[in-house]
Amino acid sequence: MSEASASYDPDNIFAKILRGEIPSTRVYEDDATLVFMDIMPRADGHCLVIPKTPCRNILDASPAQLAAVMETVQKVSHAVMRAFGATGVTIQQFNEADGGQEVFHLHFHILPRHSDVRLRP
Ligand code: DGP
Repeated sequence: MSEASASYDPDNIFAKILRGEIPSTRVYEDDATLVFMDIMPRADGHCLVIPKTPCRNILDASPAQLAAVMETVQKVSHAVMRAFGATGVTIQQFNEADGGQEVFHLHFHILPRHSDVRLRP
């Protein structure tokens, strides 16, 4: 873990989703990553990609975690764009409270986009 990030809380909401302690709509899974729908979608098809191993955010991520998560981001972006007829995709990622992070388990937002359709707040 880098000095820039605080410690990992194993009771964060995404850790509970990983352990199946709270429900989620899972859309993709492999050995290293899980993808599920965002509970407050800002676009149709808005989903989240997380590593299965503990990681607070990008400041805390290992090269292997980053590689696995980014491979899944690319794979699922293609699938979600096809599924929702999107013509673009926005990838968002936040780090620490001052960087806009609310859930402290590394995650990437996949937001399918269409021309002239704004992201919902
Ligand atoms: P942020 O850390 O700023 O990227 O925001 C966290 C995102 O996680 C936000 O888009 C809403 C989503 N989220 C928060 N709690 C839950 C939950 O319990 N289930 C699901 N599926 N998504 C959640």
